[in-house]
Amino acid sequence: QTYNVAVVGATGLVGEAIVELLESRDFPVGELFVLASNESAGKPVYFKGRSIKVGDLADFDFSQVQIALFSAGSAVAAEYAPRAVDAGCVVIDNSSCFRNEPEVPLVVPEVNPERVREHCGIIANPNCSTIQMLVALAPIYRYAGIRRINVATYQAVSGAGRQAVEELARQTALLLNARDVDNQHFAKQMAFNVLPQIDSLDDSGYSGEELKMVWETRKILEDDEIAVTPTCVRVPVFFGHSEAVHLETRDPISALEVRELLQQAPGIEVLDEAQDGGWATPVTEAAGKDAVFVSRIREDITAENGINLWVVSDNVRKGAALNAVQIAELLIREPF
Ligand code: 11C
Repeated sequence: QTYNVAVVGATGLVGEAIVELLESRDFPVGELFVLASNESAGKPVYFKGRSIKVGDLADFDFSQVQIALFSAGSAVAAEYAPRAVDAGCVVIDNSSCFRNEPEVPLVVPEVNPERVREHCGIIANPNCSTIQMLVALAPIYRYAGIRRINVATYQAVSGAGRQAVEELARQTALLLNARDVDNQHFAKQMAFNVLPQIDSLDDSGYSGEELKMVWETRKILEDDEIAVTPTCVRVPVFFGHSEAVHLETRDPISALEVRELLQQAPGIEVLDEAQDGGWATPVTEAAGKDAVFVSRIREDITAENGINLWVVSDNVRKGAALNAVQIAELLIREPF
């Protein structure tokens, strides 16, 4: 059986990765429709050796497809996802538009695959920083419970889209040539710098990105008691988010037990050798790969039941496109 699939936002970084993954994972696509806003309409997208023209989202008839993968931001999702659902299509949406809706499943296939079946037409893909953290933490959560997560992120500019990638590249080239730079996308110079704010700050002093990590973790683990305190930081890396995670578990668990648990868990590659360089980085290990890499597993020398980890993953793949395609793969396992 094959499925007609629409990719909405097909010319963005995540949309491009979705098209590539549908091909490389051999998703049973009948006809592929690649859609974007009017300015991108007519551009070519390559799928299985042929060129497909980007269609204008505004004119698209969603009754032609069974599955629509959206990665075009919240405003587009708010307008077009309900239209797609009304036309009989199941939407997998990468934006934050529907994530907090009680009837919308928020799914990480390695963590809560069973929730896919409860959809009412829309399934939400979590934020990239939440996805990689929970792939790494879910096995520990199930074995020992987790009371508190203190996490600092080191997030690549690709999380903010193509213009952000271009801004880092441009600033880097200009600065290496001793020229001045200006900022259009970021609040301050991004090249050779780190910026401790992703998304806007609210009255609590936390940023939108940080608050997403808090409530998405609670929703996915179905645990309103779990305490999450993130600090989200943008770093001058193109692809691959890193996270320094400090956990307080409910029951004692040793670093050795954590390593053994994670070595057997789906979607995780443990790279944790007790030698210089025996850990994962976004550029050398994670970019372009599917796995969530876990390194520096150790007991916290300052806290009871404390475990520290370093978690790295390709934010465009597992943090967005791959997670969405895996959800689609779960969806077609049974009639939907
Ligand atoms: C970033 N995590 O790195 C963001 C991008 O809610 O899906 C994804 C935002 C989201 O900027």
